[in-house]
Amino acid sequence: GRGASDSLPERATSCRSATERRGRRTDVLMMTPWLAPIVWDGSFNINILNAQFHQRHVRIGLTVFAIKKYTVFMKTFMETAEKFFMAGHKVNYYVFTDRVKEMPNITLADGRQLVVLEVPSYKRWQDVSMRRMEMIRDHSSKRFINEVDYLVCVDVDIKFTDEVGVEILSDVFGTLHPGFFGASHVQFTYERRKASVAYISPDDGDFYYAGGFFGGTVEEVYKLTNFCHSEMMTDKGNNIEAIWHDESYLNKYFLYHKPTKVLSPEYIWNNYYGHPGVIRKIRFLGIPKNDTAIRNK
Ligand code: 2GW
Ligand code: MN
Repeated sequence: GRGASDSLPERATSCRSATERRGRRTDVLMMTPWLAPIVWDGSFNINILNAQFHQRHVRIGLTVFAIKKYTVFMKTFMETAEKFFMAGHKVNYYVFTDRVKEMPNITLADGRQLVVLEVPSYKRWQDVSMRRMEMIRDHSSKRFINEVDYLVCVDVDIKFTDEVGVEILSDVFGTLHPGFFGASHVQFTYERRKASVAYISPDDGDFYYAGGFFGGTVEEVYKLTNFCHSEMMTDKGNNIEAIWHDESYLNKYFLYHKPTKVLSPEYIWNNYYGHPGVIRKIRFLGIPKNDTAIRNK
């Protein structure tokens, strides 16, 4: 008869992809308790995903803020993004800045464009960081909704060091903070003062998400940024500001609106945390800051 045992094992072996041959990930959590994928190197086949997203003619917006002296990060940011961010797809860079003249002049690949959005700066650095939510929200409904399908919202003090592609895209996604992916929820640096609306009880919380890398469809990013900005305004009215600023409100949002995909800390690494074995690829790396020269605290 048809001895399945004769043919199947061999066939199964020969069909394995290169990533699978390197070994399935058994060393890391690959799925959240609400069944959202956690994206680690080796968990996806980029060729299949690229074909799917090309079929949909997907357009991606990358938002970044370069206010005051942080314009110094733009050249490296753009140059490394041209090399590693969504290569082969349609990309709009949305750069929010108060110093339009300091934007680098970089030749972009086909299908990619730079949109410089002039915005006011804020005196306090905490406000510079937090007001990003309001500005992303306002531009989402005014402009982004007509121009792109997904938004990826990131810090500027980083460089791309490896591929960041369509594997990250989903309705709404967050990224595991590199300092806490092995930690228990009681150790997470959520806002712990009940007076703040960003408060999270020590009994709650799934992951600690990084403030510097989130995204989703324009509609979902609108909802996320609208929530975070409104909650910040509530706290401001009560004279309180969450411990980690926008990051605290983002973590509160994700507690009640679970991300549909979670990115591993490969997507927002910092050498401050060394290079543990589970991090096979560092894709997006924080640049060490000279706090006196660049930061105006
Ligand atoms: C920020 C802090 C101190 C002095 C200046 C600034 C600053 C920030 C600035 O002068 N100009 C500026 O454009 N920014 C923007 O805010 C820039 O896009 C930057 O990447 C972002 C966040 O500030 P950053 O990168 O200095 O803060 P980190 O790396 O400590 O960020 C984490 O924590 C923040 C909240 O405290 C945010 O949640 C951020 O997303 C996290 O990565
Ligand atoms: Mn940063």
